[in-house]
Amino acid sequence: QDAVASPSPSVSVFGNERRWADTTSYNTKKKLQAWFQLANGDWELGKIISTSGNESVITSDGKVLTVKSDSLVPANPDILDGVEDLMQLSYLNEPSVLYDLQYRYNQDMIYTKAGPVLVAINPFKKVPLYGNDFIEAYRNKATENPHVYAIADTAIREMIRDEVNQSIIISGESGAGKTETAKIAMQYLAALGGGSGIEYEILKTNPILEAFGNAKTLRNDNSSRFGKLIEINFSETGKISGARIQTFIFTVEQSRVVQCMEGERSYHIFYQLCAGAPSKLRDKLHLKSVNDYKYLRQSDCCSIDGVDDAVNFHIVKEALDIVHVSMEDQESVFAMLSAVLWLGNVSFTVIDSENHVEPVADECLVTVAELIGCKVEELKLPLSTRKMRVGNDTIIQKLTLSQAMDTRDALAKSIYACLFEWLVEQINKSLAVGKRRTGRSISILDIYGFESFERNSFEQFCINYANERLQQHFNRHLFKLEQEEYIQDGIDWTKVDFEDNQDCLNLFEKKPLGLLSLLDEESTFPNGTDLTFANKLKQHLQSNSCFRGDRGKAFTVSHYAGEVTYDTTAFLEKNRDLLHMDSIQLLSSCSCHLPQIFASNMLAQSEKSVVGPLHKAGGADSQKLSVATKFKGQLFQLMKRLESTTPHFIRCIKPNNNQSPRSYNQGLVLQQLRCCGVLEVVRISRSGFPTRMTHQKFARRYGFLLLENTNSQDPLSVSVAILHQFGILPEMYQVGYTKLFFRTGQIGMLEDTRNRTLHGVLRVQSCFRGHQA
Ligand code: AOV
Ligand code: MG
Repeated sequence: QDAVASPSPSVSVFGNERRWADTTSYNTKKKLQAWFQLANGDWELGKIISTSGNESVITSDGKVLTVKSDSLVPANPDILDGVEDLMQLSYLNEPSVLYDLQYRYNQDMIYTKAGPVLVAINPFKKVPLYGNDFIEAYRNKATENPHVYAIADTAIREMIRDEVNQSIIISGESGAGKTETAKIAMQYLAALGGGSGIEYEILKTNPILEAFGNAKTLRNDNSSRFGKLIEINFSETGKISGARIQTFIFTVEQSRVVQCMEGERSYHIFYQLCAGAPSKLRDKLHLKSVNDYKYLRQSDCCSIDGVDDAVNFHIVKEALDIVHVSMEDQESVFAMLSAVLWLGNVSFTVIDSENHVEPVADECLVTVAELIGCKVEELKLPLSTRKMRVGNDTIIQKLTLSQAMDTRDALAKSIYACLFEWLVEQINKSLAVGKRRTGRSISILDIYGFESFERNSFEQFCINYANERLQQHFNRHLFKLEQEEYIQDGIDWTKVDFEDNQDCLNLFEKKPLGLLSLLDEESTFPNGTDLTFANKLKQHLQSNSCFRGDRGKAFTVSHYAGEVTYDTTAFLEKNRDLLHMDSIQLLSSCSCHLPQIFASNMLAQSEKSVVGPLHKAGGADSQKLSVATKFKGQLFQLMKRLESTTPHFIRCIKPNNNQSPRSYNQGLVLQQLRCCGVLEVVRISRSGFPTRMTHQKFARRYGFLLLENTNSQDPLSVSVAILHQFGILPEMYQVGYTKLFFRTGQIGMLEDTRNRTLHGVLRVQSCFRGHQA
């Protein structure tokens, strides 16, 4: 069982592997510091007193303990406490990495480098690291502390220097701080590239997107329910000239509009509108309070601690003004929101002995009709009947209660999704670069990280698939970087092997026998069910080593970050994304302009269809792309864009599950480090030559350990003499033009000797001084 990000880590995650433990050059020497594991899985530091057989006696915190020698993991010398780049650690292993991050975190140094990757640990409180003084310091290179600003700064410089577009790829699990980090990066870009005023507009897109696309979940009070790529364009002189926002996978979370878990909320904007709309607007839109709406009150959670929805409504309105959404359009947007809320209150009454229903023509139905601009009778029709084509005839089928409610909810979800898309389009129009596109840009990607819960459904399936693609991008990029450095320094480097995740991607993408193809195929079959889908997977995919069919409706995928078991319940339904033609026709016949636009966008999409008739009877329903296919299309588009950029990676880490400051849960952090590939970077580097030191520095640092004087003072000769004296095996190092390259652990051994020698010398000196006195 590999480690995956389940919400609460289990101890078993720890004991499973020593993959990262670095014991190559380490034997349990006396007096050395080492990590040992407590029963709860946490690591603690101890000092080895003695070793006999396979047991060691250690002291830790005043206690004396006996532990298995091979369970000890070497700790780094104290001088390496809190190093700002994990690559500087002599011993690279999980406890050392965890300790380093924690050491820094405790001092509000939430940023640490892992080679080329920036690790950011969510402080869950204000930390004094931002603002103009800091921006200036990074702009002037007055500080080298790892920071989002430093990443943004490098991106700008490389964009200008290499004339290559850049990307900042931010990942991490829910609540880890991706969206905040993206905003911090935008701040820096706006400060350095500002001047035209457009940067102000760009920053104002954040409150809008968060109002319409974020919601309170159990994990994060401000959880983004969509993925976002914002491309910021620059002129030749490095000034911001415009921007473009692309959103991803929003469709996955439409369901939140009509239903959400207890303790969670729907999208912020609904609560903001109800709380903050001025009375004139309230009257016009027939707005009531949150508790009057079924969609909003069902989760028993209307407010968020420390958040004032009414105040935020005004912030959003102001932001809409700034990105040039006209008053008229704003009012139309709010009318759509009100229509969605009222739709949720529409109820049904049984009209015949076969339990067919019809919506009750009460205030709710009347209000919806008014808000979208149609007659009550026109609205009643798609909520109670469905046109179907059978051969050449069209028949009208009456709906049962559950069918009618599904249709109503589908209409509400579609209106909201279309509204979101439309709004993004308006913002993009406002931010559009003039005709003089220079093609230079920095894109910031804020997208969900790998997810694995007790129960994993279609949403996790899509998200993890996307992460699998991003991971491949990450691996390939890092390898390229490694290779380039070796080649530059002229060292002999036979390709280090790294685990590509191509097999897993094939499992998803292969046609016709891959997870996505089989899902689409089963979604079009009239008699397809979640069970037949699961069986089909088992029948066709057993041979892929990343796949395992489980009992019943479940299957397991071996992702790069661990195994995840998916439950196929509702997979087909979620993939079909049904909105019946009748509903689309209704919207297109409305007198208000937004519903008309929504309808024509939906029709345009269905024309691009490749998946066959998606509804059981086929025919009259729109032939829309399946959700998974649309998702894959977006993902490919995203990857294509990213591949033409120089990427910079930021991995956000959530230190605890309570959104609380000053609490660092080792198990939780470790799982995320594994999932977001930070330890993979470490592993990749371990298989190469991660420790680098110039000839000069090496000679200076260890030259005094030489027993025989070398004739030459040349740093390279001194270095080689040191290597020989210490018997460092030829396969453990490489001599480059300017630097020495070492495999992990080699320097640690030299460093230990150096320290012992230095301490010995110091002791001798102080004894000597004592005598003199
Ligand atoms: P996410 O984007 O990664 O989650 P957020 O960026 O929304 O996570 O961060 C969650 C919360 O953590 C924020 O609302 C802040 O309270 C706090 N936080 C994050 N970064 C910082 C920081 N640098 N300084 C201070 N507080 C911070 V999700 O969107 O749920 O995946 O879907
Ligand atoms: Mg977010």
